[in-house]
Amino acid sequence: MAQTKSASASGRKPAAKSASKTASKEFTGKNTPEFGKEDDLHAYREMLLIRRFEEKAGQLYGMGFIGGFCHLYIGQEAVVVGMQMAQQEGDQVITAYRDHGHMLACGMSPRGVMAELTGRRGGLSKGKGGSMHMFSKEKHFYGGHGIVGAQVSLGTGLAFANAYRNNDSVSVAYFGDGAANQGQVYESFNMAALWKLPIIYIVENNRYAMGTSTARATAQSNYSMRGVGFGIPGIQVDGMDVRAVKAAADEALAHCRSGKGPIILEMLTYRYRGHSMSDPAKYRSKEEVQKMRSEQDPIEQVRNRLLEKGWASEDELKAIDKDIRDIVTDSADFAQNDPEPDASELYTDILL
Ligand SMILES: Cc1ncc(C[n+]2csc(CCOP(=O)(O)OP(=O)(O)O)c2C)c(N)n1
Ligand SMILES: [Mg+2]
Repeated sequence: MAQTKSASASGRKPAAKSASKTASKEFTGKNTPEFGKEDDLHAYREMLLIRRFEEKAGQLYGMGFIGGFCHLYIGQEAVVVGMQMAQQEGDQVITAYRDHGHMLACGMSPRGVMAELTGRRGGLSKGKGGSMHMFSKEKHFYGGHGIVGAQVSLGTGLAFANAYRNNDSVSVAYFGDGAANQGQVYESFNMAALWKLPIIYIVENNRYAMGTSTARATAQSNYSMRGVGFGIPGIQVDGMDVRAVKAAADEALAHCRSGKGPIILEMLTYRYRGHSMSDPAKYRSKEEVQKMRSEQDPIEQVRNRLLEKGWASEDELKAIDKDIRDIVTDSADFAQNDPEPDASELYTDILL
């Protein structure tokens, strides 16, 4: 990699002066743009696919079909779906271990993801990677990373590659509130701001890092301000409202594509399930979870809008539900019946 070739020298438009100001913008309810019927229906389908897929993965885990770690994304669906609705072909996605939703939103096959969870041949990593290690060059999905914060540096590398190649793509790097306290995140921020790299840093603030709440672990809990020292603007977003996510994504992507460098989106979200399948979740009350579910559920919000606006009837929504359940059932059947990898696969795909 030619380290002297900076992004701003690569032909992208020079950064506007105002880009170094840290924005105090937010999309948290007061200024949420409306969706049209097609967008609401699309968001409903996409989020429901993730929800039902994850519920099924949880069941298969309970039945012993999935070994090792398994981190479910239930509750956070609006984040990845809203982002994906705004992205264009070629934009790269990279995330941590809570990654099944990201893969489905990127268009990776439910069969391939589920069969990877059960360690079968037809899995996206031939059954050798499992829940946290799946990739798709075709869908521009770069993993699936178990080391907390690692994907932030790798995502910054993807953004560097975009700038170096002078293409129009943006790297979208997701990480958690816990990961946001990692040192490498700030080394990445520094480089990305210095070289005006096209990257959106998405903090999925679901309020907990394993069993530790943000209140106990973090000095600056407004994660959208974490780039202040580097002149990286940030926007705080209602991550339970897919419309707010999409609006913030539109703005952030335009910012990156116009050569202004990185931007941070803090998604205020919530995970309903434990950190992983082995988490008894003693660090929060059942009432807290129930309150989020009943008042802010991302899928219910869209469902209610569709019904209220007359954009879909109960029967039409039931038909969508059935469609999604069929896709998920098919992926689970495949994942249980596909053979395990041959023993000879132990010696392939190994980097020495
Ligand atoms: C470098 C490193 N340190 C610690 C861990 C153990 N660990 C796994 S997940 C996690 C919490 C991360 O929380 P957050 O970034 O908020 O993401 P979330 O699980 O909430 O999506 C920790 C500490 C790890 N995998 N890697
Ligand atoms: Mg978290």
